[in-house]
Amino acid sequence: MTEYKTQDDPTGRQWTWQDGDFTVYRSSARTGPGCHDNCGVLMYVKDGVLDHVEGDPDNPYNQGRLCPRCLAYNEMLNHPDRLLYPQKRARADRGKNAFERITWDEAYDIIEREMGKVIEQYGPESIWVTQGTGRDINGYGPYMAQCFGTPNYGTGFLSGQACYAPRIFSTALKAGGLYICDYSQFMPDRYDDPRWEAPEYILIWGNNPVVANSDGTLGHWVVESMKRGSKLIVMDPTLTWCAAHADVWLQVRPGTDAALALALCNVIIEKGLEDKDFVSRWCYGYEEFKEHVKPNTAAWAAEICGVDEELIVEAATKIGNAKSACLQWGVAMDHTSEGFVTGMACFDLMALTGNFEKPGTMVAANPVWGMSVTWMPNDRVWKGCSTPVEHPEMVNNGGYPALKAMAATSPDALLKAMETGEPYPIKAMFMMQNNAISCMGAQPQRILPALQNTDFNVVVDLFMTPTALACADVLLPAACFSERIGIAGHQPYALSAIVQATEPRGECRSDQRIIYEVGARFGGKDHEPWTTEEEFYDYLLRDTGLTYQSLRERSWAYPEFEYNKHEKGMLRRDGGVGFATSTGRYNFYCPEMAHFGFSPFATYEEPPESPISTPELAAKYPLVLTTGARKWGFFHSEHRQSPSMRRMHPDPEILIHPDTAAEYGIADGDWVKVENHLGDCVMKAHLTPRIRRDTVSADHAWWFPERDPEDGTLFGVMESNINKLIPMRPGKSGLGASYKSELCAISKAERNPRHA
Ligand SMILES: Nc1nc2c(c(=O)[nH]1)N[C@H]1C(S)=C(S)[C@@H](COP(=O)(O)OP(=O)(O)OC[C@H]3O[C@@H](n4cnc5c(=O)[nH]c(N)nc54)[C@H](O)[C@@H]3O)O[C@H]1N2
Ligand SMILES: Nc1nc2c(c(=O)[nH]1)N[C@H]1C(S)=C(S)[C@@H](COP(=O)(O)OP(=O)(O)OC[C@H]3O[C@@H](n4cnc5c(=O)[nH]c(N)nc54)[C@H](O)[C@@H]3O)O[C@H]1N2
Ligand code: SF4
Ligand SMILES: [Mo]
Repeated sequence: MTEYKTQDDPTGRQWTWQDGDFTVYRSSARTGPGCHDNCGVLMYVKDGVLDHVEGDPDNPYNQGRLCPRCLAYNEMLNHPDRLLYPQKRARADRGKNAFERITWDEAYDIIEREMGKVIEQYGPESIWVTQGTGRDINGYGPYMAQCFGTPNYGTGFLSGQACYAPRIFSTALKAGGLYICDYSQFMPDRYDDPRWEAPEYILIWGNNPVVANSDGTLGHWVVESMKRGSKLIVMDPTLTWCAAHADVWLQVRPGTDAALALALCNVIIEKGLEDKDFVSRWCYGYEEFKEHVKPNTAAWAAEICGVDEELIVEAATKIGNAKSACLQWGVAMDHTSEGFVTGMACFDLMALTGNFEKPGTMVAANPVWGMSVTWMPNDRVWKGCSTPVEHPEMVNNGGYPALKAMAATSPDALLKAMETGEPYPIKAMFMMQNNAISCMGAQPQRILPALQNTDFNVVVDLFMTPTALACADVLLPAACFSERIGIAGHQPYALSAIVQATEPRGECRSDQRIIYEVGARFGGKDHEPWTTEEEFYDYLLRDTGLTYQSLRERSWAYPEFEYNKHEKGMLRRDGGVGFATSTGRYNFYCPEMAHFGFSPFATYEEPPESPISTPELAAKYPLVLTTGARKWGFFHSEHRQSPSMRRMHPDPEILIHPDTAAEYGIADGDWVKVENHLGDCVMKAHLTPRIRRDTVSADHAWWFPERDPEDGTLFGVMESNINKLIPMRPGKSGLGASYKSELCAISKAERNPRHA
């Protein structure tokens, strides 16, 4: 067993204690309900019932802070609509509220029988196992797929895998791995650690960290860095809290970020502000890159992005002169069809200015003790476990070059396979944490019939969702985080324990248990020893020197951390200095892109539908449509049933500039029809000068759980569903989609979806 060393001293830490009538449990809030984080919580339990949740002031991750969703956790945990028992429904009754309670054994028997039929008749590749975003199933779901023997595992109907995957894959090619902004999160003493310095500039790019806390970054880390001197440069079509506190706010037209990134590089080079030492010692293809960006002047980008040329020059000068800068980027990068390349262009800016592996810059996000279980599957996790997937060539990647190279699935190609049977049919779905029709999938009007046409579907969720009501044949109830044990820490900073504080409601079971129990009916026979969840987690921790019990005793464990890893031979597998890329350096020139038949340098392309690329379409649908900007109280399609979260945001909204609204005769609070050539939906107008005049920003993931499940509308899921206007159409690499860069028209609507 490898020796493990930690930075933190666990002396005196307790995982449970008595406080008056309350038993207090120290834990990490890690799904469900969903979130990208695992903040430290103290759960106060009285007579076996969770009374309230507080932030854990001792946990370095959140230092006592909680956002409203964890504070209102009880409303989800104890909601009367929670699924409490396994249920089944006849295939002919899909869409009808005609479920019947069954036992877990019967549920597993049905799954074994029906999935078995599909495997026998069509082959295991005809099963698609899906996950949602960033919940802790992501590391375990692949095991489920492995047990069925299918190579088709991934995000359910997320066009272009457009969440983090484009950025992760592009940075792997550019820098040999993922690098994230250093807010001291790798150190248990945080801002007080003498090694750390606050970044001079934080580039908040297509991200709203104080609301979204995305990808394991807490927004308050940005705020804490600002208190210690960090300044902001913000790229966003909307004035966010961060934009309002920025030195420079670049109010870009959605979908044009790559042009802006290239122009920032151009200005820095023209002014001679590049980090000459870093570029000459650690980068590949810099001289050619310099030539490549010559045409990408500030004036050129100003025209494309719709921002002032002087502001681009000002931002570039600030970044070029800064002692340190880092990129706090968001999903808006991925939500344009060439998002794969957009990510590369942003990273080029960081390399050009030498902002890698120093305090307050981009630091490597390698898995904790090699154990990336709860974020990205790592080959060490399932070693020697179950039947390996036998047909990598059966991975349905649609032939998209980047996906093929990574043996990753294409949700777009899988939907096509469901519709056409080509290259082979998809006949069964195993969907965990994935309300595809209401949220994840683009063009739900295609996904709904596709899901209703399969032979067999299993859905595992906390609630009866539109997706479950539409298509589940077996519906399984999942546990919330206080009802189970687990390990949190998908972020590469630390591992921490999820501690059970309450008994599961009804017969709910954790996703992890469901996976190994269903798995045991198929290929997972080698792991009969997993009869308890603790054994399952001990297996996952096997290379770390920890067990679930020992992790729970200390609550969290921070591995050692160092800067300048590229200079110390700590990034490459061969132990050599440099980056873990094909060239050993940061790739301005990217050999893999050339191999795929693409430009080896990041280049700008207009979104496939935009005022510039399709003027004829824009004549009909003149506004740029960005969607899904995150809201405090909702995690995607979740929390619509939580009274205090819903009160903050009762209706689906679209942000419109008052001048634009006036042109269309729309007043604040009016119901608005939003449409384009793919579909339409209704939203409530929220007039605000915070948004560009040529752009509207619509909510995503709306459904109305208060509706009667018998009314035939699947909780009104198609009424305010902005994804009806978004195509299932990835970029050329297979990565990236148009969730934030479509076209639309708006007009006053008569219909209020809540009283339809
Ligand atoms: N509360 C809450 N938190 C969440 C989620 C949630 O649903 N609710 N979802 C989680 C998930 S899966 C993700 S991926 C993250 C995403 O979190 P973020 O990356 O913050 O994503 P968004 O809020 O969608 O968009 C961020 C900002 O991008 C701006 N924007 C829109 N289009 C463009 C564009 O083309 N270019 C630029 N530069 N900016 C643009 C929007 O105005 C918005 O302010 O949040 C995670 N956290
Ligand atoms: N228009 C538009 N669409 C978007 C986006 C956008 O910005 N605009 N963002 C996209 C992005 S970035 C993403 S990542 C996707 C997210 O899409 P998803 O991750 O699929 O999110 P949801 O659709 O909310 O589905 C999650 C389901 O999981 C359930 N759930 C929560 N916790 C648990 C748990 O512990 N166990 C189980 N079994 N179930 C649980 C919830 O009840 C919910 O029904 O949406 C995408 N869709
Ligand atoms: S970000 Fe909010 S919902 Fe997520 S774990 Fe932290 S407090 Fe809970
Ligand atoms: Mo996402």
